[in-house]
Amino acid sequence: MPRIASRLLAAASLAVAAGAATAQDAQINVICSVQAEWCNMIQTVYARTTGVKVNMSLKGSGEALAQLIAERANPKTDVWFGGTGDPHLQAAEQGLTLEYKSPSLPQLHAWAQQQAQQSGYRTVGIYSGPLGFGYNPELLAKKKLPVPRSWADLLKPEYKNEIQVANPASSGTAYTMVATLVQLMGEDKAFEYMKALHRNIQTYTRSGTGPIKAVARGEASVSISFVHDGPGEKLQGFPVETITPGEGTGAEIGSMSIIKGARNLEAARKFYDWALTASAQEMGAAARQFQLPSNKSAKVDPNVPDFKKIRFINYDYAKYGASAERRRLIAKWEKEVNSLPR
Ligand code: S7P
Repeated sequence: MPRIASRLLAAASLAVAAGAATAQDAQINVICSVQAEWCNMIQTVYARTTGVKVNMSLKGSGEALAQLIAERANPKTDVWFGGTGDPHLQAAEQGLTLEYKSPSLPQLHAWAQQQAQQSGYRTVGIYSGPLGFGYNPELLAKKKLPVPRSWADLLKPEYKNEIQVANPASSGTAYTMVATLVQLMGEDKAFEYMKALHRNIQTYTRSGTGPIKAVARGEASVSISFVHDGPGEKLQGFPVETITPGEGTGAEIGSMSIIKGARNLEAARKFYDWALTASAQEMGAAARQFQLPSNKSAKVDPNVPDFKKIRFINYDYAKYGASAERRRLIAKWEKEVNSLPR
């Protein structure tokens, strides 16, 4: 508790330094695509310390993009905070987000700055996290099933009906899986793989965090998830562990964007600058969410996955964040994978 309190205090003083609210920028409309505890913490701390009311709407990455496309002619959102980077890049390409070069950019890791550069500064990386598997060790032991250690393991017949993953049409997490497999195996083999995997899938969930929560609660044995979502469940007392596949895996660059046509633009810029500071980013871990922060000075919580121990593919964020590619791969997945019987 004292550690969390001191972090929040530091974030709070930075928010105060950002300046008191004027009548024009006394509120801000944010779509928040991380989990509720982090969104709520930001909302409370930011409002208390700046006087700016944060109207927060919680949506996964895929759903957030769909909303921004739908409200293009009459945007109701100022900032989109968090969520997988591919849909942020797609939003940038479609002209839904605004160019902004925050003075805080030099404080960020190269991968976060690169996300900004390749979008024409229409988005920026705020965290990163590896894709892998969640598993329930108690359930696996009860069913006498081994821990899956590779993508290949997930195809074994003993995992039939034991695996949950989200639907890539609604989830940025699941799209990260599709793009990872295509880059790892080549497109033809990746689709053969996903067709075979389909036989073992119990449910395709709407949201990317659904599967690891189901695993933690004993509703499925294995999930394909971001591994930083495991420790938060474990800290709540649920039996869940994570692992990354031996063949290699991808990672998300969780991002943040200012929406074109934002009604509270000045407030949006101030919030954006604040969200890139080390203290603000440390709120993720305080809310028990363990992505790697993009600010180089942010403390890295011991629960954050150790990137040095993970075998990563060289994920091509520009290619797989392009609208046409994302749409094409999702449509192909719907037609060739999701339509198959299980
Ligand atoms: O906060 C956990 C997390 O896994 O959820 C974000 C994202 O909203 C997931 O969206 P989908 O439901 O569309 O998959 C991730 O960016 C983040 O790491």
